Amino acid sequence: MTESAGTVDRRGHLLTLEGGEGVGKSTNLACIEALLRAHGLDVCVTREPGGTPIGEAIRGLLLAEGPTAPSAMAELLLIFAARAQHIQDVIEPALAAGRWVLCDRFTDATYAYQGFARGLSLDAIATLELLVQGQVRPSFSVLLDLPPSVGLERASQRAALDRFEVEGEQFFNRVREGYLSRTTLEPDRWLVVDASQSLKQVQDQLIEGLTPWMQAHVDQ
Ligand code: Z5A
Repeated sequence: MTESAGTVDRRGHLLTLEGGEGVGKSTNLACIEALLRAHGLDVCVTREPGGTPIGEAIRGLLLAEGPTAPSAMAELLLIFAARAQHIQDVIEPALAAGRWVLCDRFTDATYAYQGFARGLSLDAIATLELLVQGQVRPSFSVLLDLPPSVGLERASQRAALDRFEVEGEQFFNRVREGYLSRTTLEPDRWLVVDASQSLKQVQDQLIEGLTPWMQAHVDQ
């Protein structure tokens, strides 16, 4: 990659990690980050909702249980408000500098949670996606797929549940359906991993699935 006057001639890539409740995103994010770094990539790890001071404040509003809970539409708009700030302050500068961005959830989560699970219009989400993101889209996405009954059992071990985690199995069945439908729309973008396997099996599949894609894109 050549560099001149603070700019690079090659943009980085946006990779996203997705999945429903209790699939092991946090556990596996570190594995993916280590894989990217082992290939010499300059990685920016971030998350949604969040990633900026404004985004983290919005995350607090979204996850808090209680009387201040937003309506479904307010939730959608808050998520895209956080995303707008995140793209401007973190994602776009990193991509423009040739860095690879590894983001814990992105817009596929909005289609799955606000679209499929909350029942908001997928067309409205697509309109906001274009307005807020312009051309910014993930180059590659990993879906950790797990039956919600298993994921909810894993998540129940947590000390306190947030406003999404208290939703029932039907909600997370719709989330899963939403994610799987996203993978069929753009199969080449997705690596789907069966997250009901042992952690070692999951991570072996992550490495096996990501490595060829990564190697093919390091110099592109
Ligand atoms: N949200 C939204 O609605 N719309 C949007 O557009 C966006 C987000 C971007 C917060 O996100 C909420 O935001 C999210 C949707 C909404 N709510 N939900 N659900 P988050 O990313 O913070 O959500 P999270 O699901 O809580 O993520 P997490 O902290 O990464 O949890 P996790 O996937 O369950 O991961 P974990 O903590 O690594 O694993 C859970 C447990 O399972 C843990 O004890 C592990 O040790 C265990 N584990 C992990 N893998 C295995 C295997 N293979 N076997 C056995 N046990 C395992």
